[in-house]
Amino acid sequence: MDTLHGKRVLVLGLGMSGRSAVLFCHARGAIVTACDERNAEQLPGIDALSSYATLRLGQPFPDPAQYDLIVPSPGVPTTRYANCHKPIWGDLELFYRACSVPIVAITGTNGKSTVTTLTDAMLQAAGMRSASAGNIGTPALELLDTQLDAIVLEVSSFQLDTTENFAPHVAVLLNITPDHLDRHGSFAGYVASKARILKNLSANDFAVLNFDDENVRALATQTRAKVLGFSLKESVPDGAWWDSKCIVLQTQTGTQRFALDGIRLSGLHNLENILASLLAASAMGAEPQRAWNALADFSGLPHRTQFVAEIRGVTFINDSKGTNIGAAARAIASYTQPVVWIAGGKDKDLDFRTLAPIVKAHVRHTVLIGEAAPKIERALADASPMHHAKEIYTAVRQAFDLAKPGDVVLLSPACASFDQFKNFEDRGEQFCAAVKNLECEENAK
Ligand code: UMA
Repeated sequence: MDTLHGKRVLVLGLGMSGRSAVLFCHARGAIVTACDERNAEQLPGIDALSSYATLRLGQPFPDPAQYDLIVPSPGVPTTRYANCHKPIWGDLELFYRACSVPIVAITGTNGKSTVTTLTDAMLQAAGMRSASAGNIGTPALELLDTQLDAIVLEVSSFQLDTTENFAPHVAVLLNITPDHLDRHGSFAGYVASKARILKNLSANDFAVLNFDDENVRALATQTRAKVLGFSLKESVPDGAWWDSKCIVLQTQTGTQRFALDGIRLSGLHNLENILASLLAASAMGAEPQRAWNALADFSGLPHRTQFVAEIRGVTFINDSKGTNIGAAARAIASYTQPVVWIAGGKDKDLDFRTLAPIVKAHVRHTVLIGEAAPKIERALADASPMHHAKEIYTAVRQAFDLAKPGDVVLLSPACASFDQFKNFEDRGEQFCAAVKNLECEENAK
């Protein structure tokens, strides 16, 4: 399909990305039908779209076979439009086809948002006009009319599922551990979705791959792009690594070393994030030393192992973005102190038993919340004493009562938030509010 002009386009889902897709397709002369199974009252501001599309709200999606192009939102399961024998282009594909600026795309189970933000900051520190968008929160299409030298996109497996020609100049794959298995059906299906980021790369493009992750490293042979590996365990020719004293970057122009003095990011997982960002920024043409300067001001993102408070010697950490077992494992293992772990929420068909060795080694007590609590208790009952709390406020109080001075109380739920909260941000904010509340109560004693 060369042009959208006059084409009948069906947009499925009218959240952030669906709305941006409606405006984009309308502006290019398409005849747009825009659907959401929620009704108008549940979709604030939706009336504004009626000048650009025929709206179908609060009813089942129409038969996709009646349209020329289907534009599904990331959250709409592929089963809702599979086998319709029509082009399926999500907002990422629409964006790619219209964009003339080089793209860095970042995917992986964990660390995507941090690497997206840091890579963007590094490009800017090196003097490039850069901006970030995608799964991180701003639909990619909203960046189309901005004058830029580089665009950094966080891309999810859901978004990659609805791409066809999408080919970033630099593709970054951070790690692949089980997540979203309820949507992808199996781990193999999830890996296949993530691997789509490499599918259309040419020999002029770059694939930045985590060589310490066997699922990612195995993909190095499946891309035409130049592979730039990174590792915390070994030196990588044409890549970057941690030699236990500093970060080493080896490119065609030589080897550079970077000391971590004054860097505010902590934890091994953040070393990986730094390696990936530095490689991505230098592959985009940023001078590495100038890019590195961005780290001086970068202290990480909220809801990702974020320090909240210390109350009577107990440190409270908000890792609400830890929505899968890989993220929770990394967060728990990054503390040398005993952890009182707050976990649970909406399960994504994950096998919590894989966490047993880490929980046994690091966790003093587990406080469970949400729908997945019984499943987590069954999986990890031998690994730590289990406690139950109805909601986050009582969970915080209970965790504090169970902790000893010097311990860490860590919210890293290993689950989605949608059973009790609007999203992971809401869960993290409520956790922080509960901690602040506890602090006031303890100070008043
Ligand atoms: N809908 C239906 N029927 C369905 C499913 C959904 O009608 O069967 C409708 C819903 O009623 C709702 C709309 O579709 O109104 C929601 O669409 P959406 O869930 O795709 O949400 P958007 O607002 O478009 O946000 C999406 C991403 N959401 C998801 O992938 C679930 C956002 O990532 C992203 O920031 C945004 O596009 C901009 O690119 C969020 C996310 O949770 C943060 N991502 C997952 C993650 O990080 O784990 C992948």
